[in-house]
Amino acid sequence: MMAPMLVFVLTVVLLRIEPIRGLESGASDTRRRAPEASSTPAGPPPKRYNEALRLSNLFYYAQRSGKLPANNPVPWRKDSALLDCVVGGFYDAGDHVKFGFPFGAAMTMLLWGVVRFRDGYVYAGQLDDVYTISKWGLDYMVNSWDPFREELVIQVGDGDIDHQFWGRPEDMTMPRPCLKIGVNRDGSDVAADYAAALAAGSIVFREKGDVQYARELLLTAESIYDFAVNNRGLYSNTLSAAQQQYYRSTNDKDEMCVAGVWLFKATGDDKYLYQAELAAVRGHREAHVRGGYRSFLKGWQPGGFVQYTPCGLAWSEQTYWGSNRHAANVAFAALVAAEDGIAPEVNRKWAAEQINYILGDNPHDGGCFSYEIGYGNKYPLRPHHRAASCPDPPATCDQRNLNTDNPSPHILYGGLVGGPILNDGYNDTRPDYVHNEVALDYNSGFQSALAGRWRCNTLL
Ligand SMILES: [Ca+2]
Repeated sequence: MMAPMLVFVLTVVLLRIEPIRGLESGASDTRRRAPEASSTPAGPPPKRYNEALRLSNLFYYAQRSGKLPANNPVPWRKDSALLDCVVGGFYDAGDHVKFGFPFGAAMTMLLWGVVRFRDGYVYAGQLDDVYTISKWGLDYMVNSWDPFREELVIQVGDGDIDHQFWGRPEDMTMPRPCLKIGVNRDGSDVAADYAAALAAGSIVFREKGDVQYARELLLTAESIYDFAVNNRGLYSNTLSAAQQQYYRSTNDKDEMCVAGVWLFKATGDDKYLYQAELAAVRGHREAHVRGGYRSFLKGWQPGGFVQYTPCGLAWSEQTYWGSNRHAANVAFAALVAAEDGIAPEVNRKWAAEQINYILGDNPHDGGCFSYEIGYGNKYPLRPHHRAASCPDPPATCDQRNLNTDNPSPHILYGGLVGGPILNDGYNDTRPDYVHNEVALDYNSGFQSALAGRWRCNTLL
């Protein structure tokens, strides 16, 4: 039920064009340690970014599909969808479709955060958990690819069928069709998304020391990317008109470029950089990319091409659906830019303000309201999320649990809800999937920004 993933289109200008050099961020685990909370003497209370990061990992645990391990930290989630054509992965949002397109983009954003801000995860004590979450998604991608038949499962479930159901994922009985792309079924956009995530994952697990797994991820990434290069076309073209309303794809150049760049970073092989440049709208070299990066971020700052809510959330007409998500994704991009020397103080300050708005520097419910569920004392109690809205079995769960005003029986810790409208207005009501749903891609940039956020403390 989410709007198309808009921000990722811009990622063509967001990746630093150079191969990874050893522990790019991991080597700096001990530098610039600072107290977790901001030490501002007056104004809003300081934020607990490490706690926010811990909660965000919990959100991904709650979204897991398939056979859950015994150490599952979300007690109200059990095994589900064990008959899917590919078991595992994550449910997309408040619903239960495994949409590959936003999933691939979200995984890439999450893994990008681990590559650039591994030290932030170490600092928060969350590195093992983000490894677990990442591996859950990457294993699913590997299992979705048949290199011999050149077929990639890119979606399990049908949006229209799925959305007629309100209940627990553990109780699903509706058909869950298996959507594959292949030589005669287009989908280089999703394939490139997966290749990018797998290549980024190979860097993360190589740094971890899991060399064999990293190699498997990289081989899969290269295989899927080769398929995408040789079979260009949009996955939306293979869908029925009804299915096209969910995460419609309009261009694969950005995904092809991002995948090429991540494969270049993972391998150091110039052919991937060349292919990334071929896929880009214009021939990009680093100077051009940095210029685009700089102007994109400037456009999100005051005086740029977006509007602001009275209390300071960057807000765009094009990104009204899930406004928090877009601001958080760009906040992460701003923190990466700062690391690369692009207006570091301006970008860090702006990113910190956006994250602080989400965690409480906003006027809702008297102020200090967190749009991340479970953080602080005031947060959404009625997110648009089926599983959290259902009481423990054997109690029934149906449309009445969607429409009741009662708080959800389970707290969906870490979920970032859609967010406010332009006047800072927001209602914590479950049927409002535009402003009060959660999703894999909502948390990805947010979590990556939280991992990098502590670097701001010495500046603010
Ligand atoms: Ca695209």
